[in-house]
Amino acid sequence: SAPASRWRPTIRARTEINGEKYETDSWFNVPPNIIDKVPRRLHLQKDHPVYITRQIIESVFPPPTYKYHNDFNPVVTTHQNFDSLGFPKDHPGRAKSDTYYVNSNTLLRTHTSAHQAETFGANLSAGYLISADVYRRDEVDRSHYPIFHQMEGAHSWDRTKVPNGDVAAAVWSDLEKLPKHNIEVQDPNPPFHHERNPLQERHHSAAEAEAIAAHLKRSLELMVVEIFTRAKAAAKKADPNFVDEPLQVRWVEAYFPFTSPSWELEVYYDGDWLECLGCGVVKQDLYINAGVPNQLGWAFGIGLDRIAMLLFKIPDIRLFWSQDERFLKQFTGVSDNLDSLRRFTPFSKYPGCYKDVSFWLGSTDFHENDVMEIVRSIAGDSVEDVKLFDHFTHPKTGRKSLCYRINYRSLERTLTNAVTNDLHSQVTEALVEKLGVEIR
Ligand code: FA5
Ligand code: MG
Repeated sequence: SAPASRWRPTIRARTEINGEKYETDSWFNVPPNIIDKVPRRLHLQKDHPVYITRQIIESVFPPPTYKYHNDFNPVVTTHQNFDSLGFPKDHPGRAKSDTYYVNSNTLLRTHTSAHQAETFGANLSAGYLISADVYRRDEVDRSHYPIFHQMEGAHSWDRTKVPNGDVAAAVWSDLEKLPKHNIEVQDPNPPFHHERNPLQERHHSAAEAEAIAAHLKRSLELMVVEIFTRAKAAAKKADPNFVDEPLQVRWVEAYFPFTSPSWELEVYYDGDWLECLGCGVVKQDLYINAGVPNQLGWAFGIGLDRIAMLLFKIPDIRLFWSQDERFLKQFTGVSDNLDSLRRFTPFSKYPGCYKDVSFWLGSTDFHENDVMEIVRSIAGDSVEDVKLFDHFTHPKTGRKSLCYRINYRSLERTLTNAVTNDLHSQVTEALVEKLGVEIR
């Protein structure tokens, strides 16, 4: 028999993301199909709808007031993504079931806010825009994908640099210089819950917070006007009968651990109120911890993919990842001439095929996102959606069973019966092996 070695090398597991090596541990939960897509960076791919959407928003926040950062590494620390922003230790967003971890203190950012602290600290400009790919373990359907793109924006004023130290006056004067718009704003000042969203009275006056909120709201309303004017122009080119309803927006109170007060902006478009972004007055702790305690201001975060879907009328979020020329060719030249923006013309929809899987839960913790991820890691972009279809608790044993319906459909080809059956049996086996469930 082989002699027992006295010297044992410590074997550390590693992974490589974007050409960088990282040590992994028991927290590692990033599947290969996600790691493979990290280098894609759709927000930097010229003529891609996500890139074009970024350009349209950037046009509303011009340099030199706003500096653009489009190149931050998606691998960040738990400190950057959560602690620096004041997320409590037990916040559900930190769970492994919701977030992709490289190791216990390194993860794929779940939002662009992960870069707020460092960008405030670098203090390169009054305002900034950060565009980036973000990662969340989430459900599977036509509007959710585990990788999407966000844009973060902020604008700060420095007490020691404004005339007479009067921030409120400086902000109102900057607001005067912004263009006006004539859209209908419902609830411009929704009442807010004073415990969830207190005014930061220890750090600034109510008048200062009011001025900052007014500047924030006008800036974001102007952004919405720019986006939706372009969306309507594209809609009219495609359909001369498109009913051009006047644009309506409304402000809704929201909660984020790093802003107070906080809001969401909703837009009424094509028959629905649509949540576009979250925003608020930056919590002073962020500025203090970033070493710029004399600054104060606002921040927002918007999802680029959903805006792109609406601008181009793209019916399925998976299409953004397509490398099919029938998709990409339709946007050629738009980056250089935004007025040439047209709606997407869908190519024929291939037949889908749904299959159900029913199982009894095992003894370990069950998270639906794990089902979603097993399906994604096996069937990739050949699955359109996964829905909980039925559930049942045995009256005597109390055992619980779930039934999921998986809708297999490729955007690029017809899936044969043999291919679908093979995918489905791999999914079934993986559910048993990875989640310890028992197939019914
Ligand atoms: C955030 O991510 C905050 N960081 C936003 C923020 C920034 C607030 C700065 C205050 C100050 P939220 O999780 O709600 O918030 O996401 C922000 C936007 O991203 C949403 O309004 C939506 O447009 C988009 N978004 C969120 N989840 C998804 C998803 N699964 N797929 C596509 N877009 C999404
Ligand atoms: Mg939200």
